[in-house]
Parts: sequence; C-alpha cells; structure tokens
Amino acid sequence: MSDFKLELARSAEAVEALLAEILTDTPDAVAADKRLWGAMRHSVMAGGKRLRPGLVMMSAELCGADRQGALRVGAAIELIHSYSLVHDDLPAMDDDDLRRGQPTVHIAYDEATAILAGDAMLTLAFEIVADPATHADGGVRAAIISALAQAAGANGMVGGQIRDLAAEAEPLSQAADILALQERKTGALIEFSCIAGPLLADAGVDQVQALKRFGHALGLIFQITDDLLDVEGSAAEMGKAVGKDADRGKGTLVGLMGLDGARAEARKLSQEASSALETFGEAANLLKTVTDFVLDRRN
Ligand code: GRG
Repeated sequence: MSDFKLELARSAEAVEALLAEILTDTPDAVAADKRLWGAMRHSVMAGGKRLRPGLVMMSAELCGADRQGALRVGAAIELIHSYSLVHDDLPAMDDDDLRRGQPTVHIAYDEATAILAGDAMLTLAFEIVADPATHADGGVRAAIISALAQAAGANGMVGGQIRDLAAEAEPLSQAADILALQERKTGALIEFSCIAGPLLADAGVDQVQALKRFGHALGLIFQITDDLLDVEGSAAEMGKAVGKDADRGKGTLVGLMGLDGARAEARKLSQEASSALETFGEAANLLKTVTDFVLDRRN
C-alpha cells in the first residue's frame, strides 16, 4: 500500500471515530429524532474514501496546525460532502437508488427525511467548526467558517449543482463553461479541504495561496477521473450507477476531449498541482502523491 493510502486510512479511522461520537443519539431523543439521526448516520457512516478529511489532516500537518482541530474540520467537511450526496440522489435531482454501495437515504427512509437529514448535516458542520474546541482563536474559526460557506454555497458547490442541472436541458459545449461548473460543483470542497490546514495554522498568505492552487488543480483532476469512471467504471466498483452523463447528454471534458485527451489533461494538471507545493520542499511529498491516488482510483 502506498504511503498516501496508509495516511488516508489513518485519518479516515480517526475522523470516523469522531463522526460516530458526534452522530450518537442524545439520551432525550424521541422516535422522530432517532429517525433523523439514523438517516444522517446511514449516509455518513456508510464508508466512502474520506478524501476531503484526509486532505484537511495532511494540509494541517504540512503547515504545523493542531491535529485535533484538523480532525474536527475534517468531520465538518465530510458532513457537508455527505449532505450533498444525499440531496444529489433525490428524485428531484439525480434520482439514484444506490450510493456507497447502500440504498440512498430517500430509499432507506423517505424523501422528507432525506431532505431534513441533509439540512441537518450542513448546519451541524458549521456548529462543529464554530465550537472553540476546533481552535482557541475566534478569528481563525471565523476565517474557516467563511471559507467553508463560500465553498459550499451559491458561488461554490450549490452554484455548480444548479449549473449542472441547467446543463441537462442545454448541454455545455465549451471547455471553459464545463471547467467553471466543475470548479464549483466538485472542486470547491476539495480546494477548501486543502486550504483548511494553513487556515488552522494561521499561516501566511503564501502558504494559503500555494495550497489553494494545489487544491484547484486537484479538484479538476478529481472530476475528470469521475467522468472517466462514469464511462469506463462499473456500478459494482463505484457503489453507484455509471453511464449517467452520456444518458443525460451531459457535456464533460471526456466528451469534449475524448478519453485520451482527458487523461492527458489530468496528467498536465497533476504537474501543476506538484509545482504549486514546491515552496514546501520535501515536506510536501506525501500530499503531492494524492494526485496519483485520485488518478488511479476505481471508485
Ligand atoms: C445537492 C447542493 C448539492 C450538491 C451536489 C457534489 C455534488 C453536488 C453531487 C455529487 C454528484 C457527483 C457524483 C459528483 C462527482 C464528484 C463526486 C463528488 C463524487 C463523489 O465523491 P467521492 O468519490 O465519494 O469522494 P465518497 O463516497 O468516496 O466520499
């Protein structure tokens, strides 16, 4: 196993333990509360690569931030990522029955519960970051909350999602438009995960900018790989339906550039990602190898 995979497994174990603790029913929970928290656990505890918390932990380590605070920000970003999957799977959006190899939340529960579980996961994420246990300095917590809100909101992931829905009616044919959509829909949370470390370390603007450039390239690599897997992967490996982009006539870089062109673009972005971290010297070697992990992933 690569060093990156080992480190990812280590951070995933720690973040899952914290998430399990956070998502435990309170002693005064009535049946309705238990249903809501059960739906949240169904989504969050169903596995997944835990890539975003891994990036938070590794960028925090690189910049010398406290591990406990990074763990909490990692739990928060995983909650937001999981909420986006719950809502994306709803009949009003992608209408999927399978996620992370399990029935989606609206199938296992019902639509109203899935909507509310997603809402609760999004707000819980901000509650976790705002807690002084995340960082003693309120200014640092506010900077992270602001960056997280921008990444998740109308100019970030939600904005990307609505462009994606619009593109079903009017497919995008320009690479610049596809990139702008993907930067928001998938890239924004990945970029946030990479800058969470320097923000937690209260690092200088140079470190924040370097990790932002790295996260930007990584987000695009992630989405190109997702599009490649939608064409080449299997539902068994992915734990979700595949072939949906073509079914919906969605414009992707793979559609525009072909499989080989998209792979070449991902390799180019991989170089860009590596050079963004040059300022950290050898200390960034582990984090740099995340691009290989993302390019080689099968799910
Ligand atoms: C509903 C507001 C709202 C947003 C949804 C991200 C997203 C926006 C929808 C998910 C659709 C999708 C499959 C996008 C491709 C990229 C992606 C986010 C894949 C899933 O992420 P992984 O591979 O999943 O990190 P795991 O299960 O490993 O956590």
